[in-house]
Amino acid sequence: MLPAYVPNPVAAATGGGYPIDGGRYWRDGRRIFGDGKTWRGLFIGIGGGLFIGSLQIAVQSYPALSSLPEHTLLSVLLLSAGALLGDLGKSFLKRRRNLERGAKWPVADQYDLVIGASILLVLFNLSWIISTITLPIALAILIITPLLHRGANLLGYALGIKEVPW
Ligand code: CTP
Ligand code: K
Ligand code: MG
Repeated sequence: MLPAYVPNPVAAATGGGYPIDGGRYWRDGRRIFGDGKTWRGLFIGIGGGLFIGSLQIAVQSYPALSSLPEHTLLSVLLLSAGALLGDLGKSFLKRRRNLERGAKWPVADQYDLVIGASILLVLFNLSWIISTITLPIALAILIITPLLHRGANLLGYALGIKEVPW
């Protein structure tokens, strides 16, 4: 899951600048995505996921690691892009619910990356999911993801990277 976990914190640390929605508004009079979703965060975030995934691919043939699920460039790309597209889709829905940038939306905030990555993998690499994501792995992802999310955001807040601790 590292290629899906890395893009969000990398986007938070490096994002900013021109927003993906170009400052435009939806027909409800609110922003399409908001200023928290930028091209820089999207591209550098996905780049961070590709980087960590490439390291995983480079070491996965070592005997000590050979029992771990194997990545391919495609699975790494879909996990990384899916994580931030899920985040983007969540921001779109947040704005439609009249939640300001940075507002809390429990459950969605924690699982957006899992949902985004799952959708892309199901659409474009179903065989990887079937051969890799066993029931114990799926349950582990559901348990670990919100814990990591909480820990990463507390750390980001303490470091001054995030404006709010969620
Ligand atoms: N970020 C970015 N581009 C992205 C995603 C994130 O630049 N595609 C940066 C922004 O600086 C953002 C920060 O990472 O403020 C934290 O991300 P997130 O919590 O997802 O955004 P929020 O500011 O909370 O906005 P939203 O309410 O839309 O989720
Ligand atoms: K996020
Ligand atoms: Mg947020």
